[in-house]
Amino acid sequence: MEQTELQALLLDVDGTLADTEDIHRQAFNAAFAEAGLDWEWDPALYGELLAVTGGKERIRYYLQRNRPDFQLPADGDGFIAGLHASKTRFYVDALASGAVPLRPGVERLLHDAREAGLRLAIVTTTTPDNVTALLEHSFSVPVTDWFEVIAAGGIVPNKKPAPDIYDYTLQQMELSPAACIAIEDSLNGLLSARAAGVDALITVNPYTAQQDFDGALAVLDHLGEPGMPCSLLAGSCAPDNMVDAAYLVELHRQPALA
Ligand code: XBP
Ligand code: MG
Repeated sequence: MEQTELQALLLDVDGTLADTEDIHRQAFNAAFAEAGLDWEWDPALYGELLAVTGGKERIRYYLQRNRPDFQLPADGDGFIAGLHASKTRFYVDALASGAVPLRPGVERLLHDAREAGLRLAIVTTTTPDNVTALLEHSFSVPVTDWFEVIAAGGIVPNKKPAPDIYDYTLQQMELSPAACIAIEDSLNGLLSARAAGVDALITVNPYTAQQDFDGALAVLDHLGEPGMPCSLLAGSCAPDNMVDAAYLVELHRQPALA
């Protein structure tokens, strides 16, 4: 069968561009405290709650799982939305104060991908304001215009692991899934990409390192920088110290891991 040429790179945000999940966790806790709630999500609990993507969905999941006796007010959706809006404010403020560096190799790879003519998009479940804050405060140059599509949050009915956000992005870019590679950090992200027919490279982080990434093209610890080589954790296609556009083209020709 003829191989479709790689044309686009679809990037997850949380855990992939930057290790943001712990900032999210602290922002949830700050919002709970501000609302006078005694809920406290420690890293171990947060790791379990990450099974559900989306902050509002995660709060609801926590209530069902850990606080079955908590009486939601009559307007339960409004209550959760209010808590989540407060969480978003704390999160955006933390990013604006320069709290979050990019993961190794992210900015380097984006420069290289652009030079190689690859099209770029963001594909995330996180709230759009969070993406804006990361793009504005964590990169050394303005990058917002580099992304043809920034697909984020509740613009689709179902968040990852559903394929909706990838389907939406492909439709906007008028691209076939076979012409793309996703970069993700989590099983939910991998499942979402695969369900839309997009193969994925995984870079793990502390919250996702133990997950099972069958069906990925390769699993790495990070994208690599000069002086900080990346390591292949699963798969047969090893980058030469760093992930660059040439490696992605080569990886795109490989079959996914069984
Ligand atoms: C990220 C998420 C998000 C963030 C919180 O998943 O699950 O819910 O943790 O963001 P992915 P919001 O990296 O797979 O897109 O609170 O703004 O939803
Ligand atoms: Mg992620």
